[in-house]
Amino acid sequence: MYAQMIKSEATADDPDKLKAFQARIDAGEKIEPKDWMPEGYRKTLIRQIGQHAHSEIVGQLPEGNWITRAPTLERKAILLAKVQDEAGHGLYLYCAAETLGVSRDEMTRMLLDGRMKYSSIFNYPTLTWADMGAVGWLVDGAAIMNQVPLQRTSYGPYARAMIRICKEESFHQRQGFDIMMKMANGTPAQRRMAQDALNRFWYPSLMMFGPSDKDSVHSAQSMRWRIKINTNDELRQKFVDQTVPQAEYLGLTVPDETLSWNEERGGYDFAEPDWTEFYDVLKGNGPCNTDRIAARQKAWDDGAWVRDGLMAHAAKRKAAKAAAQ
Ligand code: BYC
Repeated sequence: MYAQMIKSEATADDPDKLKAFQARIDAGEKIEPKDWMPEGYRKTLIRQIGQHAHSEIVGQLPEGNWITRAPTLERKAILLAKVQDEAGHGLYLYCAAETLGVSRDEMTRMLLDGRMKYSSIFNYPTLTWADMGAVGWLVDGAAIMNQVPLQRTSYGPYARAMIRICKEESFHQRQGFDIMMKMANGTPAQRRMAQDALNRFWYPSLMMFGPSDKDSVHSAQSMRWRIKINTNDELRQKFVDQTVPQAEYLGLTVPDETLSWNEERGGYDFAEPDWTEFYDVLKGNGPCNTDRIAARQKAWDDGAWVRDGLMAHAAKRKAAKAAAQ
Protein backbone atom coordinates (compact mmCIF):
# COMPACT_ATOMS: atom_id res chain seq x y z
CA MET A 1 0.00 0.00 0.00
CA TYR A 2 2.71 2.51 0.98
CA ALA A 3 4.71 1.74 -2.16
CA GLN A 4 1.96 3.46 -4.08
CA MET A 5 1.38 5.87 -1.29
CA ILE A 6 4.78 7.46 -1.34
CA LYS A 7 5.17 7.57 -5.10
CA SER A 8 2.22 9.63 -6.17
CA GLU A 9 0.82 12.98 -5.18
CA ALA A 10 -2.34 12.57 -7.27
CA THR A 11 -5.43 12.59 -5.07
CA ALA A 12 -9.19 12.63 -5.42
CA ASP A 13 -10.02 14.76 -2.40
CA ASP A 14 -13.21 16.77 -1.88
CA PRO A 15 -12.66 20.09 -3.80
CA ASP A 16 -14.19 22.23 -1.01
CA LYS A 17 -11.97 20.65 1.61
CA LEU A 18 -8.96 21.09 -0.66
CA LYS A 19 -9.77 24.78 -1.09
CA ALA A 20 -10.14 25.33 2.65
CA PHE A 21 -6.91 23.44 3.27
CA GLN A 22 -5.00 25.54 0.74
CA ALA A 23 -6.40 28.70 2.34
CA ARG A 24 -4.99 27.60 5.70
CA ILE A 25 -1.59 26.96 4.11
CA ASP A 26 -1.65 30.33 2.32
CA ALA A 27 -2.51 32.05 5.61
CA GLY A 28 0.64 30.52 7.12
CA GLU A 29 -1.22 28.23 9.55
CA LYS A 30 0.43 25.05 10.77
CA ILE A 31 -1.26 21.75 9.92
CA GLU A 32 -1.42 19.38 12.89
CA PRO A 33 -1.72 15.55 12.89
CA LYS A 34 -5.47 15.38 13.58
CA ASP A 35 -6.41 18.08 11.05
CA TRP A 36 -7.91 17.09 7.72
CA MET A 37 -5.27 16.97 4.99
CA PRO A 38 -5.23 15.86 1.35
CA GLU A 39 -3.88 12.35 0.81
CA GLY A 40 -1.17 13.77 -1.45
CA TYR A 41 0.01 16.09 1.31
CA ARG A 42 0.23 13.16 3.72
CA LYS A 43 2.06 11.00 1.17
CA THR A 44 4.56 13.70 0.30
CA LEU A 45 5.35 14.33 3.94
CA ILE A 46 5.82 10.64 4.70
CA ARG A 47 8.17 10.39 1.71
CA GLN A 48 10.20 13.46 2.61
CA ILE A 49 10.29 13.11 6.41
CA GLY A 50 10.90 9.36 6.16
CA GLN A 51 13.72 9.90 3.67
CA HIS A 52 15.14 12.58 5.93
CA ALA A 53 14.98 10.28 8.99
CA HIS A 54 16.67 7.44 7.09
CA SER A 55 19.40 9.89 6.01
CA GLU A 56 20.15 10.86 9.60
CA ILE A 57 20.47 7.22 10.63
CA VAL A 58 22.49 6.09 7.59
CA GLY A 59 24.51 9.30 7.96
CA GLN A 60 25.98 7.97 11.20
CA LEU A 61 27.87 5.28 9.30
CA PRO A 62 30.54 7.26 7.41
CA GLU A 63 31.46 9.24 10.54
CA GLY A 64 30.97 6.41 13.04
CA ASN A 65 33.69 4.69 11.07
CA TRP A 66 36.21 7.29 12.33
CA ILE A 67 35.34 7.42 16.06
CA THR A 68 37.98 4.85 16.98
CA ARG A 69 40.57 6.60 14.80
CA ALA A 70 40.06 10.22 15.88
CA PRO A 71 43.49 11.83 16.40
CA THR A 72 42.90 13.11 19.96
CA LEU A 73 40.61 12.41 22.90
CA GLU A 74 38.95 15.79 22.38
CA ARG A 75 38.26 15.12 18.68
CA LYS A 76 36.90 11.70 19.60
CA ALA A 77 34.50 13.16 22.20
CA ILE A 78 33.28 15.79 19.72
CA LEU A 79 32.75 13.26 16.92
CA LEU A 80 30.99 10.87 19.27
CA ALA A 81 28.61 13.65 20.36
CA LYS A 82 27.92 14.58 16.74
CA VAL A 83 27.14 11.01 15.69
CA GLN A 84 24.85 10.62 18.71
CA ASP A 85 23.07 13.82 17.67
CA GLU A 86 22.38 12.29 14.25
CA ALA A 87 20.73 9.31 15.94
CA GLY A 88 18.56 11.74 17.90
CA HIS A 89 17.61 13.60 14.70
CA GLY A 90 16.54 10.32 13.14
CA LEU A 91 14.33 9.59 16.13
CA TYR A 92 12.61 13.01 16.13
CA LEU A 93 11.96 12.65 12.43
CA TYR A 94 10.61 9.10 12.64
CA CYS A 95 8.27 10.35 15.40
CA ALA A 96 7.13 13.25 13.19
CA ALA A 97 6.44 10.81 10.32
CA GLU A 98 4.56 8.46 12.64
CA THR A 99 2.01 11.21 13.36
CA LEU A 100 0.98 10.76 9.69
CA GLY A 101 -0.09 7.15 10.20
CA VAL A 102 2.98 5.18 9.17
CA SER A 103 5.06 3.21 11.66
CA ARG A 104 8.82 3.32 11.98
CA ASP A 105 8.92 -0.40 11.23
CA GLU A 106 7.05 0.14 7.95
CA MET A 107 9.42 2.92 6.97
CA THR A 108 12.42 0.74 7.78
CA ARG A 109 11.02 -2.10 5.66
CA MET A 110 10.51 0.34 2.79
CA LEU A 111 14.12 1.52 3.12
CA LEU A 112 15.43 -2.03 3.12
CA ASP A 113 13.43 -3.17 0.10
CA GLY A 114 14.25 -0.03 -1.91
CA ARG A 115 10.87 1.73 -1.81
CA MET A 116 12.31 4.59 0.24
CA LYS A 117 15.55 6.49 -0.21
CA TYR A 118 18.17 8.18 1.94
CA SER A 119 20.42 11.06 0.95
CA SER A 120 22.78 10.32 -1.94
CA ILE A 121 25.69 11.89 -0.02
CA PHE A 122 26.04 8.90 2.31
CA ASN A 123 26.92 6.60 -0.54
CA TYR A 124 30.39 8.16 -0.74
CA PRO A 125 33.22 6.80 1.43
CA THR A 126 35.14 8.69 4.15
CA LEU A 127 38.74 7.82 3.36
CA THR A 128 40.83 10.07 5.63
CA TRP A 129 40.49 12.10 8.82
CA ALA A 130 40.15 15.23 6.66
CA ASP A 131 36.88 13.77 5.40
CA MET A 132 35.47 14.29 8.92
CA GLY A 133 36.23 17.97 8.40
CA ALA A 134 34.70 18.02 4.92
CA VAL A 135 31.57 16.17 6.03
CA GLY A 136 30.95 18.56 8.93
CA TRP A 137 31.78 21.66 6.91
CA LEU A 138 30.13 20.79 3.58
CA VAL A 139 27.56 18.07 4.28
CA ASP A 140 26.22 19.58 7.49
CA GLY A 141 26.59 23.02 5.88
CA ALA A 142 24.35 21.89 3.00
CA ALA A 143 21.98 20.24 5.45
CA ILE A 144 21.60 23.50 7.41
CA MET A 145 20.97 25.47 4.23
CA ASN A 146 18.16 23.04 3.38
CA GLN A 147 16.81 22.67 6.91
CA VAL A 148 16.68 26.26 8.20
CA PRO A 149 13.74 27.08 5.88
CA LEU A 150 12.11 23.77 6.87
CA GLN A 151 11.64 25.20 10.37
CA ARG A 152 8.81 27.14 8.70
CA THR A 153 7.37 24.16 6.83
CA SER A 154 3.58 23.87 7.03
CA TYR A 155 3.38 20.59 8.96
CA GLY A 156 3.67 21.36 12.69
CA PRO A 157 5.52 18.24 13.96
CA TYR A 158 8.09 18.48 11.14
CA ALA A 159 8.66 22.21 11.68
CA ARG A 160 9.16 21.73 15.43
CA ALA A 161 11.59 18.82 14.93
CA MET A 162 13.61 20.99 12.55
CA ILE A 163 14.10 23.75 15.14
CA ARG A 164 16.03 21.48 17.48
CA ILE A 165 17.85 19.73 14.66
CA CYS A 166 19.09 23.02 13.19
CA LYS A 167 20.58 24.11 16.52
CA GLU A 168 22.63 20.92 16.62
CA GLU A 169 23.59 21.08 12.94
CA SER A 170 25.20 24.47 13.53
CA PHE A 171 27.58 22.91 16.03
CA HIS A 172 28.27 20.09 13.56
CA GLN A 173 29.17 22.51 10.81
CA ARG A 174 31.49 24.47 13.10
CA GLN A 175 33.32 21.38 14.29
CA GLY A 176 33.86 20.33 10.66
CA PHE A 177 35.21 23.75 9.73
CA ASP A 178 37.47 23.63 12.78
CA ILE A 179 38.98 20.32 11.59
CA MET A 180 39.48 21.84 8.13
CA MET A 181 41.25 24.88 9.65
CA LYS A 182 43.59 22.64 11.56
CA MET A 183 44.38 20.52 8.52
CA ALA A 184 44.65 23.44 6.08
CA ASN A 185 47.11 25.19 8.41
CA GLY A 186 49.02 22.02 9.25
CA THR A 187 51.84 20.18 7.52
CA PRO A 188 51.98 20.00 3.69
CA ALA A 189 50.63 16.44 3.91
CA GLN A 190 47.69 17.57 6.08
CA ARG A 191 46.98 20.41 3.67
CA ARG A 192 46.91 17.96 0.75
CA MET A 193 44.46 15.77 2.68
CA ALA A 194 42.20 18.77 3.29
CA GLN A 195 42.26 19.72 -0.41
CA ASP A 196 41.62 16.11 -1.44
CA ALA A 197 38.61 15.90 0.91
CA LEU A 198 37.19 19.12 -0.57
CA ASN A 199 37.77 17.77 -4.09
CA ARG A 200 35.84 14.57 -3.37
CA PHE A 201 32.97 16.07 -1.33
CA TRP A 202 32.24 19.25 -3.31
CA TYR A 203 30.00 17.84 -6.06
CA PRO A 204 28.29 15.17 -3.91
CA SER A 205 27.42 18.04 -1.50
CA LEU A 206 25.87 20.03 -4.34
CA MET A 207 23.80 16.95 -5.20
CA MET A 208 22.26 16.92 -1.72
CA PHE A 209 19.85 19.68 -2.80
CA GLY A 210 18.26 17.39 -5.37
CA PRO A 211 17.99 17.64 -9.17
CA SER A 212 17.96 21.02 -10.90
CA ASP A 213 14.59 22.76 -10.80
CA LYS A 214 13.68 21.78 -14.35
CA ASP A 215 13.99 18.09 -13.39
CA SER A 216 12.55 18.24 -9.87
CA VAL A 217 9.40 16.12 -9.81
CA HIS A 218 7.91 17.26 -6.52
CA SER A 219 9.03 20.86 -5.97
CA ALA A 220 6.05 22.70 -7.53
CA GLN A 221 3.38 20.88 -5.51
CA SER A 222 5.51 20.76 -2.36
CA MET A 223 5.98 24.52 -2.55
CA ARG A 224 2.26 25.13 -3.03
CA TRP A 225 1.71 23.15 0.17
CA ARG A 226 4.64 24.94 1.84
CA ILE A 227 6.25 21.59 2.59
CA LYS A 228 9.24 23.05 0.77
CA ILE A 229 9.91 26.76 1.07
CA ASN A 230 12.65 27.08 -1.60
CA THR A 231 13.50 25.33 -4.84
CA ASN A 232 16.49 22.99 -5.07
CA ASP A 233 18.48 25.42 -7.23
CA GLU A 234 17.81 28.39 -4.92
CA LEU A 235 19.28 26.53 -1.96
CA ARG A 236 22.20 25.16 -3.98
CA GLN A 237 23.08 28.70 -5.07
CA LYS A 238 22.92 29.98 -1.48
CA PHE A 239 25.17 27.14 -0.38
CA VAL A 240 27.79 27.92 -3.04
CA ASP A 241 27.68 31.64 -2.23
CA GLN A 242 28.24 30.92 1.45
CA THR A 243 30.87 28.21 1.04
CA VAL A 244 33.25 29.62 -1.57
CA PRO A 245 34.50 32.45 0.71
CA GLN A 246 34.99 29.87 3.47
CA ALA A 247 37.16 27.77 1.13
CA GLU A 248 39.14 30.92 0.30
CA TYR A 249 39.61 31.61 3.99
CA LEU A 250 40.99 28.08 4.38
CA GLY A 251 43.31 28.69 1.41
CA LEU A 252 41.76 25.74 -0.43
CA THR A 253 40.56 25.58 -4.03
CA VAL A 254 37.00 24.65 -4.96
CA PRO A 255 37.38 22.00 -7.70
CA ASP A 256 35.49 24.01 -10.31
CA GLU A 257 37.46 25.86 -12.98
CA THR A 258 34.35 27.68 -14.17
CA LEU A 259 33.64 29.20 -10.74
CA SER A 260 33.36 32.99 -10.96
CA TRP A 261 31.53 35.81 -9.20
CA ASN A 262 28.63 37.15 -11.23
CA GLU A 263 28.36 40.82 -10.32
CA GLU A 264 25.02 41.26 -12.05
CA ARG A 265 23.31 38.37 -10.26
CA GLY A 266 25.18 38.88 -7.01
CA GLY A 267 26.11 35.21 -6.83
CA TYR A 268 28.67 32.71 -8.08
CA ASP A 269 28.39 31.02 -11.46
CA PHE A 270 29.38 27.41 -10.92
CA ALA A 271 29.44 24.04 -12.66
CA GLU A 272 26.51 21.68 -12.09
CA PRO A 273 27.25 18.28 -10.63
CA ASP A 274 27.26 15.28 -12.94
CA TRP A 275 23.55 14.40 -12.90
CA THR A 276 24.16 11.03 -14.53
CA GLU A 277 26.26 10.09 -11.51
CA PHE A 278 23.53 11.41 -9.18
CA TYR A 279 20.79 9.23 -10.74
CA ASP A 280 23.16 6.28 -10.82
CA VAL A 281 23.80 6.65 -7.08
CA LEU A 282 20.02 6.89 -6.51
CA LYS A 283 19.61 3.61 -8.40
CA GLY A 284 21.93 1.92 -5.92
CA ASN A 285 25.19 2.10 -7.86
CA GLY A 286 27.19 4.51 -5.69
CA PRO A 287 30.47 3.39 -4.09
CA CYS A 288 28.84 2.55 -0.72
CA ASN A 289 25.13 1.79 -1.40
CA THR A 290 25.52 -1.95 -0.83
CA ASP A 291 27.46 -1.49 2.42
CA ARG A 292 25.02 1.08 3.80
CA ILE A 293 21.94 -1.05 3.20
CA ALA A 294 23.74 -4.14 4.49
CA ALA A 295 24.51 -2.26 7.73
CA ARG A 296 20.85 -1.21 8.11
CA GLN A 297 19.70 -4.76 7.33
CA LYS A 298 22.05 -6.15 9.98
CA ALA A 299 20.78 -3.66 12.58
CA TRP A 300 17.19 -4.66 11.70
CA ASP A 301 17.98 -8.38 11.96
CA ASP A 302 19.96 -7.95 15.19
CA GLY A 303 17.02 -6.08 16.71
CA ALA A 304 14.48 -8.80 15.89
CA TRP A 305 14.63 -10.33 19.37
CA VAL A 306 13.80 -6.96 20.95
CA ARG A 307 10.79 -6.44 18.67
CA ASP A 308 9.62 -10.03 19.23
CA GLY A 309 10.02 -9.63 23.00
CA LEU A 310 8.01 -6.41 23.04
CA MET A 311 5.26 -7.93 20.90
CA ALA A 312 5.08 -11.00 23.17
CA HIS A 313 4.90 -8.75 26.23
CA ALA A 314 2.13 -6.66 24.67
CA ALA A 315 0.18 -9.80 23.71
CA LYS A 316 0.54 -11.19 27.24
CA ARG A 317 -0.73 -7.95 28.80
CA LYS A 318 -3.68 -7.89 26.40
CA ALA A 319 -4.59 -11.50 27.24
CA ALA A 320 -4.29 -10.82 30.99
CA LYS A 321 -6.53 -7.75 30.64
CA ALA A 322 -9.13 -9.73 28.66
CA ALA A 323 -9.11 -12.53 31.27
CA ALA A 324 -9.65 -10.02 34.07
CA GLN A 325 -12.78 -8.53 32.44
N1 BYC B 1 19.44 11.98 -2.35
O1 BYC B 1 11.47 16.12 -7.01
P1 BYC B 1 12.71 16.18 -6.18
C1 BYC B 1 21.90 15.20 7.09
C2 BYC B 1 15.08 12.20 -5.04
S1 BYC B 1 20.89 14.22 6.19
C3 BYC B 1 18.55 11.00 -2.60
O2 BYC B 1 13.47 17.46 -6.21
P2 BYC B 1 11.97 16.62 -3.40
C4 BYC B 1 23.04 14.63 7.80
C5 BYC B 1 13.73 12.59 -4.48
O3 BYC B 1 13.45 11.90 -3.28
C6 BYC B 1 20.23 15.31 4.96
N2 BYC B 1 17.40 11.21 -3.31
O4 BYC B 1 12.36 15.75 -4.67
C7 BYC B 1 22.90 13.42 8.47
C8 BYC B 1 12.84 12.19 -5.63
O5 BYC B 1 12.69 10.78 -5.67
P3 BYC B 1 11.31 10.01 -5.19
C9 BYC B 1 18.90 14.84 4.52
C10 BYC B 1 17.17 12.45 -3.73
O6 BYC B 1 11.64 15.68 -2.32
C11 BYC B 1 24.00 12.83 9.09
C12 BYC B 1 13.67 12.55 -6.84
O7 BYC B 1 15.01 12.52 -6.41
N3 BYC B 1 18.07 15.99 4.30
O8 BYC B 1 21.66 16.33 7.11
O9 BYC B 1 10.99 17.67 -3.74
C13 BYC B 1 25.24 13.46 9.06
C14 BYC B 1 13.32 13.90 -7.44
O10 BYC B 1 13.70 14.99 -6.58
C15 BYC B 1 18.03 13.52 -3.46
C16 BYC B 1 16.81 15.89 3.87
O11 BYC B 1 16.30 14.82 3.63
C17 BYC B 1 19.22 13.24 -2.77
N4 BYC B 1 20.14 14.18 -2.50
O12 BYC B 1 13.35 17.38 -3.04
C18 BYC B 1 25.34 14.70 8.41
C19 BYC B 1 16.07 17.21 3.76
N5 BYC B 1 17.53 14.64 -4.03
O13 BYC B 1 11.22 10.24 -3.70
C20 BYC B 1 24.26 15.29 7.79
C21 BYC B 1 14.60 17.06 3.47
C22 BYC B 1 16.38 14.28 -4.61
O14 BYC B 1 10.18 10.62 -5.92
N6 BYC B 1 14.34 16.75 2.10
N7 BYC B 1 16.17 12.98 -4.46
O15 BYC B 1 11.56 8.56 -5.52
C23 BYC B 1 14.22 17.68 1.13
O16 BYC B 1 14.37 18.87 1.35
C24 BYC B 1 13.84 17.20 -0.25
O17 BYC B 1 13.32 15.90 -0.14
C25 BYC B 1 15.01 17.23 -1.27
C26 BYC B 1 14.49 16.66 -2.61
C27 BYC B 1 15.47 18.66 -1.49
C28 BYC B 1 16.19 16.36 -0.81
